[in-house]
Amino acid sequence: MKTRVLFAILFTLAAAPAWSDVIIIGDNDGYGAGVPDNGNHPFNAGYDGRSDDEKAATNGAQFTDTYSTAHPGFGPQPGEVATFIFENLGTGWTEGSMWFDMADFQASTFGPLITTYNGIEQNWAFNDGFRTTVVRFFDLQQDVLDSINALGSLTVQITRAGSGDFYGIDYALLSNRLAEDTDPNNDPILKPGDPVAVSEPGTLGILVMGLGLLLVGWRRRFAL
Ligand SMILES: [Ca+2]
Ligand SMILES: [Ca+2]
Ligand SMILES: [Ca+2]
Repeated sequence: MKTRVLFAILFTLAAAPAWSDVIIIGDNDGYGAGVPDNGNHPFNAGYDGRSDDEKAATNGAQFTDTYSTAHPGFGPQPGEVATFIFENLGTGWTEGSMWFDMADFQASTFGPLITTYNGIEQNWAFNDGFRTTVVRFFDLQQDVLDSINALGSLTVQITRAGSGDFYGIDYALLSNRLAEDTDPNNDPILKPGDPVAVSEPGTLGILVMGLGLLLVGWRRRFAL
């Protein structure tokens, strides 16, 4: 094999888009009712479509598949705050995205929910309308990435205090790639708490190139 052909292959490998790893809290089961993405849910007050595992969860899965997700006295959740916790994230985050399958957001009618990522406020004033479900994704901004690298975790807090809106969440998903490079239905799914491999494409490329240079040196030395 000619050296330049070898290098061409190595450069191609180094430039290849990396896969995304995703962590999903809750499950992509259509609110426990099989509601298709971007459709309408049939929920009534007090609806609870959670599995036993979801009911017992402490990472935020307990806030999924209910109507409303957090509404004291009118749903299975006693409080007004839903919290999703992604842990063991490491410190090498240079990009990432969050995805939510959300239902029934009516900010202008009932007041917006206040949502933060590691305490950093996000704009969640959505007006999707009664019964409407929407899968939304957000590329993580630099301040959020910095906070993940500082903490090794991402805590999403959705506060209903000050809002009268009923809403639902089917799942919350964190990807270590931009939204355009993430496929929530096909990418490898890690269990919540599993460490995320945040080997950036650059690091992977350097590794591949290093191996290539070693190989070239070895071939020259032994004149293969
Ligand atoms: Ca479920
Ligand atoms: Ca609503
Ligand atoms: Ca679900």
